[in-house]
Amino acid sequence: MDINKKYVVVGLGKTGISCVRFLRDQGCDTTVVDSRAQPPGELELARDFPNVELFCGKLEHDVMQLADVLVVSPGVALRKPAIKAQIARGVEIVGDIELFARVAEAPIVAITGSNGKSTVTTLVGDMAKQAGLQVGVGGNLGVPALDLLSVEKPDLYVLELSSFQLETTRSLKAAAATVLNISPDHMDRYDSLADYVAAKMRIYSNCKAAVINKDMDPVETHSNPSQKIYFTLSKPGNDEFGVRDGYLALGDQLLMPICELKIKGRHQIANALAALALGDAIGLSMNAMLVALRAFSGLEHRCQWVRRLNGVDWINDSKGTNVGATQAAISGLGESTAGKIVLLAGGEGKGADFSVLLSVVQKYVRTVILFGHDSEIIAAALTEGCKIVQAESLAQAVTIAANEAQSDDVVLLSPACASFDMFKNFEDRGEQFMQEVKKLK
Ligand code: UMA
Ligand code: ADP
Repeated sequence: MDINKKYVVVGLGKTGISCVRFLRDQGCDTTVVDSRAQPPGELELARDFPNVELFCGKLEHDVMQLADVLVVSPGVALRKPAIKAQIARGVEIVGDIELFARVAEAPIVAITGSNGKSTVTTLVGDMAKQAGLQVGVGGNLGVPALDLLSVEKPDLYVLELSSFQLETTRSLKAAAATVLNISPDHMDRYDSLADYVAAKMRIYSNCKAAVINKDMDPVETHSNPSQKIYFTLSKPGNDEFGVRDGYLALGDQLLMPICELKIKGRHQIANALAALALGDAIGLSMNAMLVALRAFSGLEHRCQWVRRLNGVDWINDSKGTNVGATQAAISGLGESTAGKIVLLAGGEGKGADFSVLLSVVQKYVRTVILFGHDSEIIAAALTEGCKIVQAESLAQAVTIAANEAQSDDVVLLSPACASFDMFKNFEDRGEQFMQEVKKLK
């Protein structure tokens, strides 16, 4: 870190606060700007860093002109005019992961993809702990990366990285890296799917082992890793992870029966295989990895079972925030359900094309109940799929669902949208859903 430079942190959310903490620890001249009138980290900044100046209400502040380095939060698009103007004058742009990569002293496992990131990150973290390693787990999930630097004598970091974080990262040299899968997301932030994919692919730059989804359309990784490890839901080739005779397998070797996994659905099998491939790449013992995998029962708000009432199962998949995730949830549950699915969806659609859901909706869904900002857009895309009902609120959607569902059906909240039009975040949306479901008699 060059402590003679002036740093301006852009955005005072979880990332911004972690960047200020890091930069001040290093003794760097640090200022913060945020376009919000009252950014979420305001009180924490005043309490812990009373000498760090904060400029709010817009991004265009004179202090930006004085910066040598802009530390841009993932929620701030680089194409915002205020940032573009600084790029044009030659300021250096970094993000929290770039800062982290410059100083981290333990190997890094880096995980991105449109869906499954949090699940795989948690799994690899569990596997490493089971193998006896001192490990820091975080990034886009949970603890911001720079806050993981406080882990004492780490053997390993496991990081979930978003496309936004990867856009501002150049120095990452992951010991193992993966792009789990690609389906359209954040189309309000990118000009094209190709731009979104290119941001994700940056994770492979200078990595040692690239873990690659063999079932995904091939994409140019623009990197030359010393090792490539493939995973697939089909029969694996030599040294590949895949599925053989109902088992998770490595080449010819059967590792464990799939029915012993607590996490269910084809997408979760893919996640398990990706985690094994990443762990294998960094030399974790297979035994420890399989113990962790058997014990893992999945994360909250990801196809989480809530209750069974009158023969109907209620499932909370509030983390289904894009069409790819909702598609996986519908087909995963649809295949294993005797009845049909009543789907609750809607929210902030991020410019997605919801017609991708039409085929699974036609196949598995009885009724779609829509709520939130983009409910009309979703309705227009799915009119030919099944019965559609509009709800004023999530609570009303739950009541309607209770009337629509028949015995052996599943009611699934998998919104395919971001939550911020009506809720604090996806956790809040999931909690409110579960509260409403628990009230049903
Ligand atoms: N914002 C402003 N003005 C600003 C800065 C931000 O209006 O000056 C808005 C942004 O448009 C955004 C929101 O504030 O909608 C939050 O942005 P932020 O960068 O301040 O967010 P943080 O609190 O720092 O949280 C970020 C990640 N958020 C985003 O990428 C939007 C968190 O991922 C992540 O957990 C955290 O850093 C720690 O690494 C959340 C997320 O939704 C869960 N990620 C997206 C996803 O998973 O799909 C990428
Ligand atoms: P992310 O961190 O990428 O959002 P999560 O592990 O939190 O991923 O899962 C989010 C949602 O995405 C889940 O609720 C599930 O419906 C879906 N999902 C999880 N893994 C996959 C996968 N491998 N492929 C497609 N969808 C998935």
